[in-house]
Amino acid sequence: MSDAQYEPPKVWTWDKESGGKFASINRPIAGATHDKELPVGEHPFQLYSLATPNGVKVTVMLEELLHLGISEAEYDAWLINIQDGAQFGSGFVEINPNSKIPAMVDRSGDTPVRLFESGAMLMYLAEKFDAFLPGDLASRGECYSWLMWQMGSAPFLGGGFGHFYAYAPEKYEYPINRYAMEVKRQLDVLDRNLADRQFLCGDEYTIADIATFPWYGALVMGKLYDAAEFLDVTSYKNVLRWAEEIFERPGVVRGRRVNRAWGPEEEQVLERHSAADLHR
Ligand SMILES: N[C@@H](CCC(=O)N[C@@H](CS)C(=O)NCC(=O)O)C(=O)O
Repeated sequence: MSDAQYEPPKVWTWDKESGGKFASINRPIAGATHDKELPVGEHPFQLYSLATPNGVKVTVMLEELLHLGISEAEYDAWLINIQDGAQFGSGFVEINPNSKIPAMVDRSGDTPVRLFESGAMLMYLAEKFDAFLPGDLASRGECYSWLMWQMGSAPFLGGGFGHFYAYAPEKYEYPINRYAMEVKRQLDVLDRNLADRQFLCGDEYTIADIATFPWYGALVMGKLYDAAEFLDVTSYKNVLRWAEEIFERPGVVRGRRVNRAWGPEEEQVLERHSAADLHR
């Protein structure tokens, strides 16, 4: 451990950029930076998002619902480019005071319902359409436990490991060690759980799987942070088996493409306003 020492001042002040991939959008205050109304399409659900792991949870859920034939789950997906600071527009902040994608409005009733936090959106949609959620309370409790496990764990993977391993302006041993250790522990938690279960909560594919696969599933399949070898992900055999099965689902294949603004052009569907947008 030979990282340079840093003596914190008595009071932290924002006097310089922190550097790294997200330096231009990082700031220590909340609220809007500019006026910008959000567009509204014709469908019951209006989603404002980007195909990051948190964004993909919701587009996959909506595509899975549509795949079941639930046409009330039709949605317009608008692109919020977080690199350009679109999450700080006034319209977006009105529906998510936390300025993070995804955010969504259910306009199917008399009064629009705003939703932020991907886990909340999954629970809301699952309850509204009675899908991807176990029927009995005990199994539902197990499902909520894994869903909340994911919501609590992902910041260690993304904000911790991913940030210091992939995005920080320089590589520091201490944070990379700390977060690699924690992420490997989390992968082991998942691997042990999936040793005798097909899905996170048992035999049924639920919102807990939908929340977890874009993070840990993508990680073990080498799609996140270019860290497959570093974390020796193939040793988590049960997680890999689970991820491979989920990545093949039609709703997952479709949902992963919505609001995607990078990668091969034929995979990108910047905005989605009808199923036809995914068939181009
Ligand atoms: N806990 C939130 C996290 C959302 C989140 O961190 N979104 C990121 C992209 S994955 C974001 O919008 N970042 C923009 C920013 O930090 O300004 C959720 O699950 O919805």
